Amino acid sequence: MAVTRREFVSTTLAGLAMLDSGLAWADPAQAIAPGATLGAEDGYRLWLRYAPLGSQAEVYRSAVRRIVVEGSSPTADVTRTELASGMAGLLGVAVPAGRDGIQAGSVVVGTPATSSAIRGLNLEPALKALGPEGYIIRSVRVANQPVTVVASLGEVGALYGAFHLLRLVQTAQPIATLDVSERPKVTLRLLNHWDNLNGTIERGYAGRSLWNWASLPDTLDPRYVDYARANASIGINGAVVNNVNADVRVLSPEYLPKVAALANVFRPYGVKMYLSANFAAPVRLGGLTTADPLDAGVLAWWKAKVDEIYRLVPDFGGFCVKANSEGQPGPKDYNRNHAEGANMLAEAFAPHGGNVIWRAFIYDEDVDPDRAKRAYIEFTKLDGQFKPNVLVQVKNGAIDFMPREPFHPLFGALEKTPVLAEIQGTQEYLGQARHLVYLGTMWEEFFKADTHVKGPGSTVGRTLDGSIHPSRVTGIVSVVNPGLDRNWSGHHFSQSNWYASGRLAWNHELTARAVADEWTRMTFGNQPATVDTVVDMMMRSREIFVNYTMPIGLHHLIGGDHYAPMPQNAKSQRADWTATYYHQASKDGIGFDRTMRGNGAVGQYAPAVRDRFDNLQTCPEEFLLWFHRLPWTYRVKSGRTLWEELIVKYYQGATDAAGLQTTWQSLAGRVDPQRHKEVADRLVIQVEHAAQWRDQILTYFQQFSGMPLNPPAGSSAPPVSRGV
Ligand code: GCW
Repeated sequence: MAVTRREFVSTTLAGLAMLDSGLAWADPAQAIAPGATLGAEDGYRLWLRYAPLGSQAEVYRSAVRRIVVEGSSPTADVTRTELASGMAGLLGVAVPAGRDGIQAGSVVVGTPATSSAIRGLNLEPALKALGPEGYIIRSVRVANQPVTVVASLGEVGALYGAFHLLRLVQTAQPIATLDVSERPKVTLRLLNHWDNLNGTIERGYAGRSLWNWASLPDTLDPRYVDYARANASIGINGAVVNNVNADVRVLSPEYLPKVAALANVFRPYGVKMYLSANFAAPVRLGGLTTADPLDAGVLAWWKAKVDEIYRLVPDFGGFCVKANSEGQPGPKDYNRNHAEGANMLAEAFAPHGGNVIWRAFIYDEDVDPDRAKRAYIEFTKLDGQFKPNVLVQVKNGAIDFMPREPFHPLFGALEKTPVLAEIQGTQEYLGQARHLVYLGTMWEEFFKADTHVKGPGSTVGRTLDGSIHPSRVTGIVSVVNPGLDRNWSGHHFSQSNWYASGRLAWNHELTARAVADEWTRMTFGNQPATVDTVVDMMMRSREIFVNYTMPIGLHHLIGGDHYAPMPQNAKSQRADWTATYYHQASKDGIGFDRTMRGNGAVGQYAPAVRDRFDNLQTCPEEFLLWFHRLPWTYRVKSGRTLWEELIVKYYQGATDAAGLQTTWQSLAGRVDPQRHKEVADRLVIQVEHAAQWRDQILTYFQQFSGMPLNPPAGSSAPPVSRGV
């Protein structure tokens, strides 16, 4: 699919050629999207719209007269182009760019190695402290001229700084007296794509896969560049491009050149290539008779394979492995444990500096009757046995990306093994691409949750960034689903989850509100009334979703599509894929007893957390039925019975979903018509399905509670539901 310049100012090869030949954007109208901010927009440009700031542009013009990015590396080139085109779009004037020519009002970008101006500022000690991806942005004088300097030890760090400066202008922040120092809190900030080689995406809701394997490596869709730009703008530094339910063919000589071609596109943007590997590849691809990790032939096969990959992709990041989970092959097929499996692969990567990312999403039924307990039991036993380049990737919660889960007890529990968090931006269980649900608030709750493993303040975020258990490698990974839908994410607001996952991976201490505010300004403009309204909708959206689907600690009330309510779901290949396994509703009550008097799952947390969840008086009500089994008549803090409280929550959720719709309607005329209509159309579906969730769940549970289903005062009686 061709993307024209008028649609998206992209750092395509044509753009680079223009700059290289010394041409600045002579006529911004040729290079930049048309001026009218309220013209139809299709969402393709994500948060990098660079739409004209109008009258607000004036204050920036004197500070952004020229872009100077010394050096001629691919990263320097894309940095120059991004700044020139971005600023020109925002300011509505041509902004010349080059490798030299510092004058008053220049933006000077580079590293001490590439830029004499930056060398002259003696920033090196400060830059060293920030590392190659960190950066400084400062308003300084160079040759007695006022300039803005964006400096980093590394060129990708300088690119991140350039995106930061662009963000400041996009969000209408002052830039006259800047003194910014940034460094990422974790070393790996990755995306996981669950894309299959046939173009489908597992749990993807935004069209087919971005990766056109059939036309790679010869044809490079311009979209690959825009994908990499979007990632660099939020600090993402690696992508696992194929599904963890991995097709072995991705490791074949036919596919590896295709992978290398993609890696070449991503490289200038600092996005490293990773692949999901199928543990049985030595058999299925290599023709060996075994994939036993302790077999010398198997190790030799993997070593040769990994060497082959590094010949094509010298900066390859590593493998992500889903082993012995949901039918995938793994070391247990040979009576070996997860450490033996992971270590064998790690040995193949060691000479190259690559990592093996081993997923902890395992839940073998023979380990414990409760799925929530299984991964902790298996992995805590193996702590200390993994090689240094094995990283264990743990989902935020112990079940599976539920609308609300307590944090996984493995966070903070592994002292000797690097642990990466896996969060999910695809909204698999959170309305997919149909419901407006901003996940920044969910992730803030997760990163700030206190594990207490080293006393109070041992937040999940601090277990991840090495503050609690120092670690060579740290990381946060988000499963995302950008696809070929014109707006990448299916729902315009789902873009915010891709955005927030990157921003929070960079700094898990950012607030969800601050991230929503940035995203809204960049996506819908800086009009205060619009910003306030949209941010408010986003901030409330996840709780609203929880309320109309799975409030008070309920979880997994779905069927196989992970979208529609199916509390009656009692039959599946496995008990832990049903809904009844989790809610356990009967005449006596509802909920899963994971207390110390029940199955003891709370005992997997540090004592302070264990006791808090264990005790009915202190267990947060949002987790009540996750940890406790209670009679329908149990009195919650509001004084209502549990049954009445469920009714109130479900009604509140459905009512608030309708409220989101009304609020969005009030933005007609403030948001461009195309995106306004597309979001409005989705809200119609959301409101209808929220009511259906409410009615189906409440009518189902009423057969057990045996109590009246009286809508709360002021609400209408539930309509008879059609299925979602
Ligand atoms: O959430 C579940 C999904 C599966 C997914 C699995 C996993 C890729 O329903 O589709 O498989 O998790 O994370 O491995």
